[in-house]
Amino acid sequence: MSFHHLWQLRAEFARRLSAMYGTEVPAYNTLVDVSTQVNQAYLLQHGADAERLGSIDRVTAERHGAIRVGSEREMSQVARIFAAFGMYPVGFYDLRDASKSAVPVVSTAFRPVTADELARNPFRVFTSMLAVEDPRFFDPALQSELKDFFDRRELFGQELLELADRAAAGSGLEEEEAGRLLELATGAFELSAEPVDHDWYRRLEAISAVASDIGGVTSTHINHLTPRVLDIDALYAGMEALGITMIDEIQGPPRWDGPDVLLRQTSFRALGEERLFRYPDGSVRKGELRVRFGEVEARGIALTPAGRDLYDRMVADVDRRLQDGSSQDSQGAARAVWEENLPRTEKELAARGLAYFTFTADNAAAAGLPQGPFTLAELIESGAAVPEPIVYEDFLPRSAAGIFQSNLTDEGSKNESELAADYDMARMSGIIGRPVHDPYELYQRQQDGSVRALADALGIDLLPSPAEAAAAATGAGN
Ligand code: OOG
Ligand code: NI
Repeated sequence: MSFHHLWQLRAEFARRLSAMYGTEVPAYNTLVDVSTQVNQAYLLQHGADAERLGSIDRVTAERHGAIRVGSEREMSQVARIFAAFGMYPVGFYDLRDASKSAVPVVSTAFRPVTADELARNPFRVFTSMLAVEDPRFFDPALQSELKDFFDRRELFGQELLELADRAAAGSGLEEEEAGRLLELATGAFELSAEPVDHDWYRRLEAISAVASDIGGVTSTHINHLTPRVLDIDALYAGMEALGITMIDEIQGPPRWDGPDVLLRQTSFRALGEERLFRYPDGSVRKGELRVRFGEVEARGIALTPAGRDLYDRMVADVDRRLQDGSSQDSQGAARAVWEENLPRTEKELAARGLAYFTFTADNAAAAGLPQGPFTLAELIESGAAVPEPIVYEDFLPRSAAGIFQSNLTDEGSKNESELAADYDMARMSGIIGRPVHDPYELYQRQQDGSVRALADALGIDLLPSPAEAAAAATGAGN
């Protein structure tokens, strides 16, 4: 008998979901094949540099999934399942006002939270919960119907939940239980053959296709599973060359010749899938649903709050240029804005505190330093601290909303005369029963650990950065 650690369970869970999703949505296999080819070509061309944002083994196995649940109870249950795979909630995404279409969900991402665990297998799942209480989407009568519906359905059985709790408590499971956990957990996200209640589904769909996908059926399923590529422009061209139509654009930052930051994503539109529908007269007939699609992503360096502020301002600037007619080409406009604002080197990103890095020491450069203490920025500029990028492990609300929206044929409806219901990170933590991590804190912790180790290795005293000094001063003033 062999013991399976959480990371081994996680890697196997990702593999099994991938195999299952490939049988359900065969175009996904094409996407994975093209991604693998693109990654191999990139590796050949760039050598060791290709692996600066993750080893090729990590990147080849890397996936994110997207699932959607209906109620707080379902959200808390799915969190127990992910904990069995060493995946914990990180970040809060409110997509309700992030696009023109009605997307009535709030979300978090379950993922490993330490550098070691991420390196072993970074599987993450973007998990959305229907915002049933938001009266802009659902009137009181429908709210209570939805709540009843979610109370009655069972997405995750007792055996699965108990095994998951046991894995989490014991940091893994023995062979036999591990196999059973994996079988049940994978099965819970399989597309069900159960006929769909036609009228109920269409009633929810009139409000939002996301609402019907979540609340119109009696089970949940993988909405998409996303491989990671090292060159998303090459992937996009490769897919189009195979005759698979991609959405118009790659979402997120443009291609440019400076450092890649955050996340670039693109997708092909949902394909028609045959499903059975049950009609009010009791008859069951074939029909089609279009909800599942293929997405692919390229990951860049994680930005600090200051870097993210700059990013958001750049995005707003690109929007302005497109709106006021000074540019018609969004990629071109974005590239111009990037070139005007974003540092062209990792070293400058690091020295200006715009992105997260770990650091290695250059002893020769350090030997030439005058008497300290130094700020981190000084160590970087002198060459004594050599930055290695920390990859962005999270999501972007605007791209997420764009991905949802690109697959909706209808805008749905939203009653703007009602006030939004309150959903936030604290409430999500309460629902899940453990604190939702702040992604910035995770990146900062990793960077700080590395900076401390570097200062120790060089025997140098570090001064606080201007941001730390300011934070300390405000803290003291309070
Ligand atoms: C999730 C959409 C968000 C991403 O990659 O930004 C997402 C969904 O469609 O359920 O997966
Ligand atoms: Ni996605």
